[in-house]
Amino acid sequence: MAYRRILTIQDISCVGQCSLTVALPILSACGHETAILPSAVLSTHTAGFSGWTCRDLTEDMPAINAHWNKEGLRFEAVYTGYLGSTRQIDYVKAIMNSTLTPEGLRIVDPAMADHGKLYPAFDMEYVEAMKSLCASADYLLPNVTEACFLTGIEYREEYDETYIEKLLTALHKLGAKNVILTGVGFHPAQTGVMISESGVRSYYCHRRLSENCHGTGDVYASAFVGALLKGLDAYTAAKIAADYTLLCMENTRGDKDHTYGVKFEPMLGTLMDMIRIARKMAARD
Ligand code: PXL
Repeated sequence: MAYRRILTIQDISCVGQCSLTVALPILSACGHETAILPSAVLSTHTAGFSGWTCRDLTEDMPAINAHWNKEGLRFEAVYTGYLGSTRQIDYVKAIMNSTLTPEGLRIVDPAMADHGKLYPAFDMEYVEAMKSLCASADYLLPNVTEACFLTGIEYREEYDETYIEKLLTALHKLGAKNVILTGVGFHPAQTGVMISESGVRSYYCHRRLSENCHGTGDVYASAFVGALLKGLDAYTAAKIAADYTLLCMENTRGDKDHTYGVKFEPMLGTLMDMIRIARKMAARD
């Protein structure tokens, strides 16, 4: 019944509805066993808060990996998000190499930038290191800003299909097998996801809400991973994740006290329903 053991490596932002506080509940609700490796512990996320604390957990990673190897622990997927340091990326690659099952998936969300800018904690050295992790990805989930940093292509707010095609080609050239490029919109009222599976493109387009919400990239990536590992194809998983993220944003808009993240929890039942229905339909094909 598609019960997978997934390892997700990203930070714990104690408050802020992002990273592990989003990935763990979403993957668990999807019905997967979820192991976690915190890359860092922050008091809050770094977008929209100031004065946050951060404890980088890079130093703990080799010993954790050694213990898992001693115990013979294996994962059917490793899904990475916001990482704690440049040096940590080498450890993450080693963990993937030693803990993934032979068919195990490397799923990389290069969570490091948005709206044309790197997040405050990162620099170009981090981008270079992240490129090497993305090169090994079975599924890479960048937004347009991250795709630009990874490929060296100039960031644009407005673009056409040729520009998106250029980004996808460059991401495959980097080494990523399948790319799920998020936040791709060709008209002001719309946004969507471009899915490139071993070079074959498909596009899912939906309404764009005017608000910019924090943490939606993490909600999206977690829902995508949850749905994909339920055995759905990448397009269906990408579509479900987009519909779910939009629902979470709609559920949050207008709440002035809730600007740091989205209220994704009340929508988990709908995510489960969407996955269940899609699985039933796929079984009929
Ligand atoms: O949602 C991405 C994210 C994750 N973790 C931390 C962040 C951010 C975005 O700013 O600051 C700590």
